[in-house]
Amino acid sequence: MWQGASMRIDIIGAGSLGLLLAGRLISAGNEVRLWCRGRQQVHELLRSGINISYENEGTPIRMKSDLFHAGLVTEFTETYLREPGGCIVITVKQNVLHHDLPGILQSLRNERPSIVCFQNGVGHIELLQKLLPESNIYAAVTTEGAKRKTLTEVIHAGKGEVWIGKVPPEASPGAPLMEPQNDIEVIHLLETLSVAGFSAFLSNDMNTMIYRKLLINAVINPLTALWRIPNGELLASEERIQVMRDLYNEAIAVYEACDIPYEADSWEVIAQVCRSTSGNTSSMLADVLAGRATEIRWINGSLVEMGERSGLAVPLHRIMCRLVEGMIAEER
Ligand code: KPL
Repeated sequence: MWQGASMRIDIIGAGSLGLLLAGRLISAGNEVRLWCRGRQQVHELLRSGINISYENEGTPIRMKSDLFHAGLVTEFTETYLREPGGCIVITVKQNVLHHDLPGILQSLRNERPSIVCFQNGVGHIELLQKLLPESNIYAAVTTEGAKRKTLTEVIHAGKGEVWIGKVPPEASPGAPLMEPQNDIEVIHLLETLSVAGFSAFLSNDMNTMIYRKLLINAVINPLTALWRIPNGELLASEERIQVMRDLYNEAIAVYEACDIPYEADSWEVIAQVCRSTSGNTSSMLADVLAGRATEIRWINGSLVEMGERSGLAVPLHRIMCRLVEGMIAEER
């Protein structure tokens, strides 16, 4: 019934995923307000619009810049989101969400918007559930491949899926499945994403998706960041594969200690992600190369915390955190 109906959406974060979502949603006729972290990006977007190109095929899409209004996030010249759209989609990294957004989001307390969060790792949903207990908070997991080339250009590097659904309050790994939701805004968002060309689905078991992705990110991201290699090169030598295996085995021990379900072929899935995203710069490597803080605390750090809460030492993931954080600190 929503087919073709346009929607007002706020997207907070204009990194690779934010630009891809905004660009496609705008070209499908939706009203998108894109919140950027810096003034320079706002200026450039207003001047040249969003440019999406495809790694293997197709003509680049160029959005007309007057189709969207850009706001600022980290410069805080606007400290609140006025008249939020039907859905607020948050695509910033965990560190920005935890450090820069709480004030802005708290100003939404009375608006009770539906919020959809696309972060890697864990910890973001709990934060939002605390900040906005009356709002509908949704987790989203995507396997879309997107690489930002410049402040306004993004390369769609591989078609994937988008899964959106509720996570039980105070999400704990073994928590029960959520009943199918009837939040009209999020159903509308899923329809709108489909019309814009995404394969988007509702899930009643987001915890499984979140922890499946956590396992992939906890093995691939820190190693690509430390060795500064694209995902596919992780499989280039036996030595590298062995280090991945060691990280994987330690993560699985944490999952078992915490009763987090995982699939028997999880190792194969990780190797397959390396192959299918072989040319990709992982999001953590991209952060390191740009001198930005990474999400390691919410990926490998969360495994360390979960393990230690269950009385398990998690030394390899702890070392990953120290090395990646140390590398960023040294380069600053
Ligand atoms: O999610 C990713 C990331 O880079 O954060 C993977 C799946 C590793 C793809 O690069």
